[in-house]
Amino acid sequence: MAQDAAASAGFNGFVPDACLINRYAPGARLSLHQDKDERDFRQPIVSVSLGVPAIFLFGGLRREDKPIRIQLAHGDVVVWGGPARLRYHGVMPLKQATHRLTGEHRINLTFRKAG
Ligand SMILES: O=C(O)CCC(=O)C(=O)O
Ligand SMILES: [Mn+2]
Repeated sequence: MAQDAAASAGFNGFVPDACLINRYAPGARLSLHQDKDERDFRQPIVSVSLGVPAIFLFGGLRREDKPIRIQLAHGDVVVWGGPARLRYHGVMPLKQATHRLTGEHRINLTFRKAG
């Protein structure tokens, strides 16, 4: 699925070898950061959101660039790569809500080519 999503966004040949799983409880947030632990920044990041919706912040290449806000709901997939690969991003504090599959939580999977 991650490979198909990457290909749909123009990144053919993406073969992830890692999946980072974040679980957000109500109030949990993720501050603006760049994903820099991977070796090859030519490979995109594929993010899958599950459960309670959240507001994703997608900034620029500098921390001080004002981020846009994108609402991510259950099943949404975001791919960023190419010139956007090192854009700062984060997640606003999770609102109190309930999802039938995850309860009060949001789960995010990011598929990556780490090695
Ligand atoms: O939870 C999200 O939507 C983003 C997660 C993220 O940026 C990360 O794990 O590096
Ligand atoms: Mn990240």
